[in-house]
Amino acid sequence: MSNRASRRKFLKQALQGSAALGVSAMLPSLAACGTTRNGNAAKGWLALPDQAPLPYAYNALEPVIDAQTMEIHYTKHAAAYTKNLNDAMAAEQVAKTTSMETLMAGISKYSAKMRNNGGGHYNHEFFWQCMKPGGTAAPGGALLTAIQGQFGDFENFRKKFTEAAMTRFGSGWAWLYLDASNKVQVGSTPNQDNPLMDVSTIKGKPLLGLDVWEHAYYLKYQNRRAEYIENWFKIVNWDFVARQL
Ligand code: MN3
Repeated sequence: MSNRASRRKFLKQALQGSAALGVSAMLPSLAACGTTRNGNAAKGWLALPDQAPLPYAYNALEPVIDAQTMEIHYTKHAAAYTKNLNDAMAAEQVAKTTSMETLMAGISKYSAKMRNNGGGHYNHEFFWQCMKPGGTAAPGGALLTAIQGQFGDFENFRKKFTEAAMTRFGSGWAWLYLDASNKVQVGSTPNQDNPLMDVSTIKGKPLLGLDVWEHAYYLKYQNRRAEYIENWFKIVNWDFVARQL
């Protein structure tokens, strides 16, 4: 088969795959954004025990993240973390009203299932908000001041964040977070751990998170994690990041 014919076949299969999923590129409801059932209400984006609607269409982050990756990531991977978290909370008798921050802060008391899926739920809900179609202008105000104070300038922060994301071996997350002394820091966590967890080697309040699991980028970037990270900076929602500070 020629390259062109094989590409046509691939595209056809991809389109059929999307059609089979039925909801490709449909805009999820925006109406439910900001509704929460518990102490996370102040955040306006965390809707434990359910996934909040994605705040944009599956194809809205193209060409940086393709629609198929977004759809599978949100409806399969992230949905499974949420479901399994709910199962673990029921099995280990954690009240549905428990805030994610409280759960994460005491995660060492629970099972590996709770840790993996609690982190998975929180991290993905956070990650969707960290992105916006077209991105927003580079940070300004207090966030920029904090970044400059710690890293010298934005470009150096970006370099450090990229290093953290690149050197995380296997699956995990890169973070910009606020440490206990109110300084912004860059680091990474393995698997679905995050800086809110009492078991984490980096601790603090997440400001920006990047999923570097292969499921987040493999369809478009294959093994090219560096290219994924570089492009991802084009869609960061710095307004959201600034609001976490
Ligand atoms: Mn993921």
